[in-house]
Amino acid sequence: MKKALITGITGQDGSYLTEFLLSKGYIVYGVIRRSSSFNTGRIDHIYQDPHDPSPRMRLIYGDLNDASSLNKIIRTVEPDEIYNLGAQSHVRVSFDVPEYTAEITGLGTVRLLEAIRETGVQTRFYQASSSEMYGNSPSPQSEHTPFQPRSPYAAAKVYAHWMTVNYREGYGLFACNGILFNHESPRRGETFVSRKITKAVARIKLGQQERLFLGNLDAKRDWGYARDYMEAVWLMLQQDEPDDYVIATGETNSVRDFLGEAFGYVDLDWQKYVEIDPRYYRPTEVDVLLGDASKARQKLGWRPKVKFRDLVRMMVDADLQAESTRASDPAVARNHELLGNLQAKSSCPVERNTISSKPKMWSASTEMHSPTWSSILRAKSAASEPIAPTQANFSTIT
Ligand code: NDP
Ligand code: GDR
Repeated sequence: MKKALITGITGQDGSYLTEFLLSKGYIVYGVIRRSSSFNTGRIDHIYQDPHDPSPRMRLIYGDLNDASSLNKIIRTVEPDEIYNLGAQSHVRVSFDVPEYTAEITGLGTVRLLEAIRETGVQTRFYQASSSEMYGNSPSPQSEHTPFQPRSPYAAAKVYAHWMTVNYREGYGLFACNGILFNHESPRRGETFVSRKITKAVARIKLGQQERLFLGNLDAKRDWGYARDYMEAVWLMLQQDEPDDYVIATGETNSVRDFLGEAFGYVDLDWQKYVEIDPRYYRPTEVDVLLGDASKARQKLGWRPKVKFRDLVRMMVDADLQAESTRASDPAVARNHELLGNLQAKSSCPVERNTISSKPKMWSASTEMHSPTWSSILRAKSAASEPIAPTQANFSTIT
């Protein structure tokens, strides 16, 4: 049985990759950070009790900031494959914490590469590179397009990218960079623009939110589906030779297009709800990303299955289902009420998008077999569920 080690297992991509590897028969080891609250919501549905006689998924404490923990993990696990998905992955936040971003997103990769070299463990290494590295290089962007990073995040990713190439060329390590363009899903972090929009659409449709504050609506991104992209990541490590690959859909849309698609899907006009808040602007923006994934198509036989419109709809449906279920939970309704009172008393807005009373369990059914928005709303009104008090003006700083 093959063993895989994943950093960033609690993130969007980590959860899909783990599901995929388990389905292929792997034993999966995930590195998690100690946290004072649960941060395993995306993998709770596949978590296996370590007391089981032979669990196929195991979580180990470690940190990309802590070389000795990485060394120890690699030496004891001896993984056949290592997927480095861990990162401070938010571009806007990287302008606020540039040094930390360099530490985790850049140097974290080098700590892993060094741990592999020092321990001598025979393994294959995947580095999560990013289309952000292209900055404003002309589109379509391919493996031959020069990098022009426009954020501390992108600069850290460029460093990690070249270090991965350097360890491949210098030490013969089987190391690949996947240059992935934006990929989203119902599990996407709630402060990335796609999920911020689909969650707001659901809450507005259900009468729980009145406005949505966003930054630059003109930026264009090549948005694909995270589950599709994790298959490509795995394929890279199954080849005879290590190499770097662009993974993208080949279609680009603006944030404005995303708004039109998401609000339009539930018969709402986005222009009535969206307001611009310059706090969400970035000091330097990446204007247009559009990937050319011909190499992945030819060499890996990979193609994206889910396109933009279906991705947006899938995310809106999942958020509608999640929000309507949450609103019917009396404990959550009570929380909303309390938080509403707090906000009324405080001059400082509570900067959150969500209020949760208990750890969320991921329900795969909301994604794979999700009912459409109209059936969710029909079921909701038939059951006359209580609706949480309206929370106007929830926003996040990112
Ligand atoms: P997420 O932000 O959802 O997940 C990031 C993961 O990294 C989380 O599991 C997080 O743990 C973990 N992490 C953060 N800091 C550390 C640390 N110091 N030590 C160990 N783990 C840490 O990102 P995605 O799943 O969306 O992306 C996965 C990777 O792919 C990232 O490297 C990202 O930069 C890159 N990427 C993503 C793209 C996308 O569109 N999604 C496109 C291109 C590249 P915790 O839960 O504790 O915070
Ligand atoms: P990105 O994703 O920066 O491309 O990085 P994000 O969803 O954060 O932004 C996409 C575009 O939307 C604009 N935007 C806003 N973005 C956020 N987050 N919040 C807003 O309110 C908002 N309003 C407009 C942004 O300016 C930007 O142009 C993601 C991350 O997953 C990275 O880790 C990954 O490497 C890249 O995708 C590829």
